[in-house]
Amino acid sequence: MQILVSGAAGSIGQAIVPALTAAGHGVTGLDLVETPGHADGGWHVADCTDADAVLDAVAAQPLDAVVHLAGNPAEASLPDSLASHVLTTAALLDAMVTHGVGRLVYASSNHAVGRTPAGELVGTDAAPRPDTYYGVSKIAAEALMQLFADRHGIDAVACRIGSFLPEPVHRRHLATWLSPDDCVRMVEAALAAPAPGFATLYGISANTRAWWDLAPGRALGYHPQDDAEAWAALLPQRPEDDFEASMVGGPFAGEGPGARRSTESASRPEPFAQSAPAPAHHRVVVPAQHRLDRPQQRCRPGDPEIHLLLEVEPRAAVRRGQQPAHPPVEVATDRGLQAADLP
Ligand code: 15L
Repeated sequence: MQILVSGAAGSIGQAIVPALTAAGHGVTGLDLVETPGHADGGWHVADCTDADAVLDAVAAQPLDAVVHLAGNPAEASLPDSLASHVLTTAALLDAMVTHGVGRLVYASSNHAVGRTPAGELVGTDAAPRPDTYYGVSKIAAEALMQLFADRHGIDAVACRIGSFLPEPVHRRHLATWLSPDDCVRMVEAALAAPAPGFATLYGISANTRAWWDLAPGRALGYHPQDDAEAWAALLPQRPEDDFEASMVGGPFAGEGPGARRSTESASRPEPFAQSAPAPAHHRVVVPAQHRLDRPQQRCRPGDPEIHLLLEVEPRAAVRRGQQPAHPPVEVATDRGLQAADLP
């Protein structure tokens, strides 16, 4: 397939673009920033809220599908959220109709139903219950996809992504984690599903403690392989864990009646503990997903480089179900760390 990926330079884009390319697809990137060098089919630097620029990008090469990942992954004002998620989706859908592109795969979010109490598995037929303007905008973007499926016959799959991370970091991720490999499986399934019309699926791994029903995704061909449970013994208890487990949107669901803590206090990171490394652990360095100064805001290209240094049990031991000898330790640094920096 020939595929245009918006938000191709973002964290999900950087996982998806090389994988789709390796699978034999022709991939063109579209982002606010220059290519990080993965797309073989070219790259467009454009703002997806600019409908003319999007039209030009879609017109520039033959396409079979668009994977729409672009958008601010954090809460913002309602106008900004609508621009970031609804106007961008509308611009792409309009351009797809104009140029005969038949399929959209969209990075929607669990926050579309974020104020749903955690407990019973949440299905794709659950009523919209957004926890933020971000979630409202995702629901509205999904409604646009339904409209374009009905009005123009576009196949449009909304993937309500949980927490896309290299590894689970907090206890909420035991339910919400989407591993990079499963994310690739999810996008490939959404691209390949025969005539889905408008469809939604939950973009999480095969987590033992999942809050969302994977059956609709499986019906579309999404068969996740990873399970956050392998990290369960490593994840420290934090004061906000109870709140984050009360509604599926976790820290985003933190304001108003029913919320036990404010968004700010629920999402503020705990102070990072410094500790001498335990020899039984190995250390991994992962890019911070959220800015430490503004935890609701996702790191973007160009932000000061901040990495988290995580000490974890050897994965093999964890997978064998052994208890960790020491709790994991997180160290935040204000400079980029490379694996080679580690002792
Ligand atoms: C999302 O939809 C956000 O884009 C991301 O920043 C995380 O907050 C994620 O959900 C989550 O719920 O963990």
